[in-house]
Amino acid sequence: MLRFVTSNPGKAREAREYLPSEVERVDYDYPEIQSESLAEVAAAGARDAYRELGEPVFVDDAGLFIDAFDGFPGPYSSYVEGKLGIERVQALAEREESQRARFRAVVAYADSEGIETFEGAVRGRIVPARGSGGFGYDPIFEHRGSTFAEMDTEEKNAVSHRGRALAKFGDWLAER
Ligand code: ITT
Ligand code: NA
Repeated sequence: MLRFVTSNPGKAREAREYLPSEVERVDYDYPEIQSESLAEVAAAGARDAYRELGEPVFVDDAGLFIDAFDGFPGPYSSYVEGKLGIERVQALAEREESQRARFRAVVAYADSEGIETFEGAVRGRIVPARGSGGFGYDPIFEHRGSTFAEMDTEEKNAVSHRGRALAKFGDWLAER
């Protein structure tokens, strides 16, 4: 059994569908350090959650990186989603020459041996919102003709930043 420390049920759904072991969501709100690096944020979060809970845990830190904005909102994606909302992010991106963007996710696992991180990324572009699945920025992120919100969990996992990070994590767990 694996413990996933996250406040986000959408992330937990994706991890449950993808990892071979059972995944229990733990809703402990670990303090997020201020950093430009998702890997640093995830590693610090995993370390903190492991210390607090005393059990092996993993966390996932993710963000949307828009090329025309030099990667913004990136590590500030959660704040920007809350303050502006995804429709306004899309409207701003539409005024730029390029709508290219990348989702990135870093899964960090902590146990008594230390911390391991696993990264995944996927390219796409920002489009007017379509679809009702997924969460967060999924309706405005298009990959090969479909937005992530138009995909079911399995389809999204097969190509997504989180799916790729989880696949690496799963391989590492299996080899350990
Ligand atoms: P945690 O408790 O796990 O930290 P969170 O939702 O705060 O949950 P992040 O800080 O990693 O997670 O999320 C950064 C932002 O990026 C937030 O606005 C999410 O909605 C969004 N996001 C993360 N993964 C996403 C995905 O797969 N699809 C769409 N939006 C995503
Ligand atoms: Na977060």
